[in-house]
Amino acid sequence: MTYIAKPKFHHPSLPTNALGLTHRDYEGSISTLCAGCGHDSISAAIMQACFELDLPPHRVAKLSGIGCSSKTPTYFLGSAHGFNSVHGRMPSVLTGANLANRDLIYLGVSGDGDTASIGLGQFAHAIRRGVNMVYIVENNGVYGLTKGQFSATADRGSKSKRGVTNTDNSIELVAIALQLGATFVARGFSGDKEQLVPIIKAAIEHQGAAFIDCVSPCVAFNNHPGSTKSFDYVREHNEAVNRLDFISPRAPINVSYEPGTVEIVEQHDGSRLALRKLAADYDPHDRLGAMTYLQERAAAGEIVTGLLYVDREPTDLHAHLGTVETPLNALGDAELCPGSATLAKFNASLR
Ligand SMILES: Cc1ncc(C[n+]2csc(CCOP(=O)(O)OP(=O)(O)O)c2C)c(N)n1
Ligand code: SF4
Ligand SMILES: [Mg+2]
Repeated sequence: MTYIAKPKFHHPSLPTNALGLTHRDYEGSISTLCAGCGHDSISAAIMQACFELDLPPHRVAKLSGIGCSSKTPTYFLGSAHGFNSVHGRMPSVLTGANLANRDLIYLGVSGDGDTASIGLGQFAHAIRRGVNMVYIVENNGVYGLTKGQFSATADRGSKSKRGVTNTDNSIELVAIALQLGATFVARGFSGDKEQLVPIIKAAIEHQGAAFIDCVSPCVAFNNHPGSTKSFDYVREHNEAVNRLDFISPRAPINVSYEPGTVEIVEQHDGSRLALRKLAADYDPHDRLGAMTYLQERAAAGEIVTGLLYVDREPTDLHAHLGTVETPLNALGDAELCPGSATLAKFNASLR
């Protein structure tokens, strides 16, 4: 139960990161999700990524909408800032918070219902504006919280637990994110933490709109034969285009690769992404090529995962608007009230 606090004590020899924190310091309340739910694995990957990046939890703002997926921020980073908003409204709340204080790391957690149905417009505008955030959709193809209705990401022809066939076309969120200009687009699978943790780390370090579609099976309502979001189906149809190693700015590149098999992508903060190609013809810097590739492979029944697109020179909403560097709550009287001479000059510039 979420109101039962986890005991704080831990084994004295638990590994610590550069901040002297253990994994336990990145946990939240006890999860109330169904045992085996993919969403809990994504929470575990987020905690792992933040631990490995040595992030002080209070520098993170986690925001969500409504759904089992949107409940999960309660279960990780207990000492981060948090806001559980209204169904489908996470993106606008996150955008506002980000504009007010750019110094925090913004993590938006949503579901396929929360993002692809009621929140589709909100999602689209946050991505198109280039809000500096990590936006994760925990995609199970159903409304888990309201007991298993098809969501807008359920594949046409897939079957519900009761055997009903979905006759609607599905919304492909990564394709929309690519079209709307997201500067980092990836797809993961909750059952592959090795792939997911570096993707989350790279997305956190990315200075722009980073979108991660994470297939996350719902064991209660969408894990049966006929579902295209079940553990078995995703494992059988998962085609990773690349494998990512995230290398922090401090760490030397001490992994040895066969020449030509790995591309090193430098990020603005000095961190590097080592991208091991698995699909020879896949270029993660070609937005149009990525869109075509995804459609072709989807038509062949594959679920393409990995880092699908990354812009080497991302920009974000603050850069587009030319906002002040200082968080609004840290602005002093002089900046907030620059005086009547400045006001007169400003007014004159508008005449
Ligand atoms: C305005 C509004 N409409 C409908 C609902 C009912 N509702 C709650 S969660 C949900 C869908 C959740 O699905 P998803 O985002 O996929 O999350 P999941 O539970 O599958 O993780 C709906 C329709 C609501 N809470 N608020
Ligand atoms: S209903 Fe589905 S999505 Fe919700 S907690 Fe249970 S398994 Fe997870
Ligand atoms: Mg869902």
